[in-house]
Amino acid sequence: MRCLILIPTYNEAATLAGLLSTLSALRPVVESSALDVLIIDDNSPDGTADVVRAHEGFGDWLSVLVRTSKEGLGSAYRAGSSAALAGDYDAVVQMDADGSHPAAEIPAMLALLGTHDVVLGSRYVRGGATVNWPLRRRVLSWCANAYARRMLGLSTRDATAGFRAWRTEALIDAGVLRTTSNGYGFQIENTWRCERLGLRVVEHPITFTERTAGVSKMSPAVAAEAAALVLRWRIGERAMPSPARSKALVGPRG
Ligand SMILES: Nc1nc2c(ncn2[C@@H]2O[C@H](COP(=O)(O)OP(=O)(O)O)[C@@H](O)[C@H]2O)c(=O)[nH]1
Ligand SMILES: [Mg+2]
Repeated sequence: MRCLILIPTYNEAATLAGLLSTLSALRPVVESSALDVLIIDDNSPDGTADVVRAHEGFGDWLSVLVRTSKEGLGSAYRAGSSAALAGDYDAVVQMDADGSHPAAEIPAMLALLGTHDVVLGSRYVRGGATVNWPLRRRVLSWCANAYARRMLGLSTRDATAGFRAWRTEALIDAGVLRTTSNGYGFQIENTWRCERLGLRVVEHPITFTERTAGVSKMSPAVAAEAAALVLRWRIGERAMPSPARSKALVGPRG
């Protein structure tokens, strides 16, 4: 299996080198014919892209796609997903750059792709946890999950999970390149699409550890975008008879 790890970055120079070392050490132990890493950087003023270019893996298993300006997490993942499709990878992993997502779980998540289309690194199933997350972030996450699950009738416990492994065909089937969220609503949008389209989704427990360097890009504007989109998707679904819903999500093929 050829796997590409997609990591969106904006001002992550303080955290990225540590994650790249961890991934470099993981590569030989993963049963995969390729475990490559693509950083999608939005022209970070702190020189994040230079950290990538200075890494010994650069030009081999590590590459960087530098965009002209900050366009959001969802937009970065769409660009990375296009690169994965063009590069003929069998699987894609999505993860944050700040060390919050335990890279050590990647082999187990890739193994689960043998029987599933999408594996969510989940904080909210038995065995999952969050560490050092401030109360306000725990409350925000709890509210975002409760709201998305209720509004869209989702059964996924961690609908906003940012650590995911996908079979590449599932990225196409779920219409990830057709998603419209630019910010963190991207994760909810994909959970919703996967459930509606009947993809085989499994939640794998992970421990999410709050970053120890750099700053979060979560903002009230990002949260508001996600909340408004969830409302729009719900209204759109209510206006549509259920057989038409999945067709509308996927759109015309090719
Ligand atoms: N390319 C890109 N990456 C982003 C953008 N916003 C956030 N990220 C990255 O998305 C990941 C998650 O962001 P983070 O600030 O850690 O969010 P939090 O974990 O919810 O506090 C990190 O790797 C960020 O650098 C963006 O606009 N563009
Ligand atoms: Mg983070």
